[in-house]
Amino acid sequence: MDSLIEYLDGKRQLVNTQLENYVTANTDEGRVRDAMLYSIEAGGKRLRPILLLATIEAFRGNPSKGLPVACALEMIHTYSLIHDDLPAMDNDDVRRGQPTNHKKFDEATAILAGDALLTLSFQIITDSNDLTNDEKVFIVRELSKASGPKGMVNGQMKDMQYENHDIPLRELEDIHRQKTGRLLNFAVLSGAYLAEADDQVMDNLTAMAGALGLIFQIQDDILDVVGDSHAIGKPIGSDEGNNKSTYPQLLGLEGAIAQKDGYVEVAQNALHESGINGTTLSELIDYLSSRDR
Ligand code: GRG
Repeated sequence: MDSLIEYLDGKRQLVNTQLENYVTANTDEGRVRDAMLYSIEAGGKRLRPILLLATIEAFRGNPSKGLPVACALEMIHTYSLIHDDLPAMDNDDVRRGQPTNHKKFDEATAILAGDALLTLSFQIITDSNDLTNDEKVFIVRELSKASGPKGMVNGQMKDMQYENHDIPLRELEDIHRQKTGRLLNFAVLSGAYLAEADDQVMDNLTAMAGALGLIFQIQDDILDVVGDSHAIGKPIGSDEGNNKSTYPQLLGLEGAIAQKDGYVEVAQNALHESGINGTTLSELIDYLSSRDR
């Protein structure tokens, strides 16, 4: 585990430096840049980029192809959090222990900073000297699909529509597969694609990534119930007044943990079946399942 923590720290630093470079190099000085950097530098775990880079490494692919894609992915994740926190959505004042973007700046600036991160993500990919034109088209297409109206955006829409309503477990899982699962899925599949993985391996990795998204979400819900020392500003057992269904609500805490353990087994088996050297990926599955923040 110590070596995994070092691995995560190293990759996080790499991604952080590159993200700041991309934002600074591609924006004018001023309020939008400040608001973009505020959220980019707010201390995210960088799980999605790390997953992407670890997948490329598992296939002994070229890591320089992964970095722009990993940063683009994190920009989209960051935009989604800025917009998710807005009064029209979750109306949160605190994220990662600091004022949310619209609290620090204002609503209009937060909307624009999110828009700017979303659009810059695609520019980063098309500008890259490390990707071929075919790779750029593939990545832009898959990233659009994962984050767009059949992916994260639709998951967010359905999540909001179900607020204050009972929701069957199957529907809850569908929402999470779109809202959070699709970006995690993109991390694994784009990493494998850039490292030229074959179709059989891709099928196994798709299964692994699907389970991984649900592991991530169930653990998020569990942390909300048991409390975590890092989720500063997040009231234990609630989501700032939003009444959204969670796994512990539907299954009880023990049931949620059992459900998560089942998905860990699915993810580990699928990774094993893929036959790749996925030691770090295997450790990441366990890490995501037991993370405390
Ligand atoms: C606004 C289009 C739009 C989408 C928002 C992902 C999302 C959709 C909203 C986030 C709401 C939320 C708290 C979901 C729980 C799971 C989740 C995505 C947590 C945040 O991801 P982490 O833990 O965040 O990777 P850090 O801070 O580490 O980057």
